[in-house]
Amino acid sequence: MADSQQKRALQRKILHVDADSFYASVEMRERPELRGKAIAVGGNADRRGVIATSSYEARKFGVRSAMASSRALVLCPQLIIVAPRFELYKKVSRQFHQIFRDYSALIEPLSLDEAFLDVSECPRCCGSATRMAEEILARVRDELQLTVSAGVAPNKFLAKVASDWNKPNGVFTIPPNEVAQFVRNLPVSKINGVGKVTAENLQKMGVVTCADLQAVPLEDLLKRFGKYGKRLSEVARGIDNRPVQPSRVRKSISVEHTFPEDIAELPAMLEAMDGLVEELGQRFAKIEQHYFPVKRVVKIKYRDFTQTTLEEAIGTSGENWCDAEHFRRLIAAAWPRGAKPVRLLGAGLRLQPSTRKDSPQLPLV
Ligand code: DCP
Ligand code: MG
Repeated sequence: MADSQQKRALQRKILHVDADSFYASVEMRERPELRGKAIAVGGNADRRGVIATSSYEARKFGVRSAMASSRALVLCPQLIIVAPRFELYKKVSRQFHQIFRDYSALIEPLSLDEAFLDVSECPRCCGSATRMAEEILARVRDELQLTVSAGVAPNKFLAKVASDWNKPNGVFTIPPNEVAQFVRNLPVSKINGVGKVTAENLQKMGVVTCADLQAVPLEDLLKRFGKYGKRLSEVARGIDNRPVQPSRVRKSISVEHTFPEDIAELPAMLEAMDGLVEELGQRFAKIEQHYFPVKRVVKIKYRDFTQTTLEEAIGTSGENWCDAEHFRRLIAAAWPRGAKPVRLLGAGLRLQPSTRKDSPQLPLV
């Protein structure tokens, strides 16, 4: 009895929310003439662009993310490809989070359109996580004119699998008492991290479903997959104790600027770096106690939207990383690669978490 009570207390309620055809849906919301059509967001076919995502209408033709735009047009000749507008998607993402925050402070974003929420402590909807998910779908639809899908489960692994189950515009719940049955039938290819190669390796061992995987002794999995073998053994049983972690570790910080008019001459580009590096310095100052910069990076986007980046390691000899001179030198070295007028310049730092014992917890990003 005490045992089962304890179990219930430990039972978490995790949501995984993922927007449906995110960039494409935002574009269709903004431009009604695109609605109901086969559209994609991505790069130009004659500039060797790729598809970022496509509407569900376009998916019927086999158009997929990361596919060359030229190939997508072969599969679906009427496809309308529009250029991405990242600032707009970021704004929508912030709006998603505003809604999420009504249900939990424990939110872990995975990308602009995807997040885990730990709603275990949320009193709304009489504590029903499924009803919270349904409410989130309805609010996103009413307030933002977009659709998302949600998975509800006792852990992150299952919540993520579940959000894909009734996509688009659907909720799927795996209640605690159905976890065992659910995972038994789940193909191992649905496990996050099991790519094509691992799936093939598992299949060679006769493992197709999580039930098959449960039957493989842990020692064999450890031998074959190293540390990942332990994780495989756990998720095959529906176990995943990873907490929802709001403080994601930053890997980099950067600022960039698109100029009202293209800059044609190198000296003017070098001059423009001063402002960028100053802004970078101000932004880095806010997280300085948690991270140290390991590389500096510059980015150049030319007039024709092709882009190049160049990075260099920052020495450990106490050299002043934020001296604009270093960034100017990188720009001078990178610009001749395209030697065309530029529309955008960026400056950034690759970061590593500070390992100082006295450093406070990482901040939210
Ligand atoms: N994205 C991208 N390149 C990829 C995959 C995705 O640029 N190879 C971008 C565009 C997507 C967004 O990330 O809109 C979210 O990715 P998802 O994998 O969630 O895909 P969608 O939201 O577009 O579709 P789905 O309805 O399948 O979630
Ligand atoms: Mg999505």
